[in-house]
Amino acid sequence: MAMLSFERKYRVRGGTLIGGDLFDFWVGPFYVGFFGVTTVFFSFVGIAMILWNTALGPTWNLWQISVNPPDVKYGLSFAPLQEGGIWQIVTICALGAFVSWALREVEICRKLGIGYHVPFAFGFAIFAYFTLVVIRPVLMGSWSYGFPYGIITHLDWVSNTGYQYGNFHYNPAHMIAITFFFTTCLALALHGGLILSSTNPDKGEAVKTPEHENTMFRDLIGYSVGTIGIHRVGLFIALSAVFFSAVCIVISGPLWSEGNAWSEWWNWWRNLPIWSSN
Ligand code: UQ2
Repeated sequence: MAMLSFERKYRVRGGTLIGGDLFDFWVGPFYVGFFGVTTVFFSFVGIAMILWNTALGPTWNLWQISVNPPDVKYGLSFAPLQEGGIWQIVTICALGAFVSWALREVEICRKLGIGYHVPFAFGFAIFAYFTLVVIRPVLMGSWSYGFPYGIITHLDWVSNTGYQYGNFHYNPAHMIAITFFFTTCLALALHGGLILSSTNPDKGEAVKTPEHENTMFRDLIGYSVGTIGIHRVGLFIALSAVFFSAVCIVISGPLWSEGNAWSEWWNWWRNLPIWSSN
């Protein structure tokens, strides 16, 4: 109920990026807005294209359904609909829906008078997808380098792409990305554990203060990053994981040529003059 009085105060017009009062209203708990309408539009068209592609065959088996990118021979041109053109339209719809969703987040932030951290973070997810289906295919000169939209087929794509470069674990950006993913898990486990340990006490016990949280880590490792600091660290390492994942795939092909093993990249180290006996 407290939420309801809060919402009565903040559910007012304004803060929109485009169209003034157009679609500036809520449906139940959901803010609509211009970008809510465009999100629904792109999602509807995109899903309709996926269903049409599936109806064309060869299977309705959920695990095997796949919308495939064009053949390499079509380069960066529009392919015939049933030869990758549908994949191209689905890609446009997906990007339209994702960007609309991000802009709807921005409008909600503006209404609330809060920072843009949430749409900024979501922007990294869009950037990761954009890297896979636009940046790398464009740098490689063909939409065929995009990944197929299917459950099993996208797994096969990841496997095949990885083995084209030997063992992907030798990709330096892959190493950095994995390190950030693991560190994000460590930080979230520490943070979740610390917050629950101090704010969810046994019955009859008092909720503890940030002093308790700080002291837990000062006693343990001589340092506390602080209550806001841990969230800055968390956002930074999570977004860094996404960023280096994008670097990892975009340098595979455009920079380190297809068919070359990533393990060979490390020869720059073995070839340093300092190791030479002459
Ligand atoms: C902390 C703090 C929190 C936390 C956590 C820490 C009171 C409630 C988890 C401890 C975190 C540190 C020391 C940094 C960890 C960094 C990495 C990269 C894992 O001090 O302040 O707030 O939740």
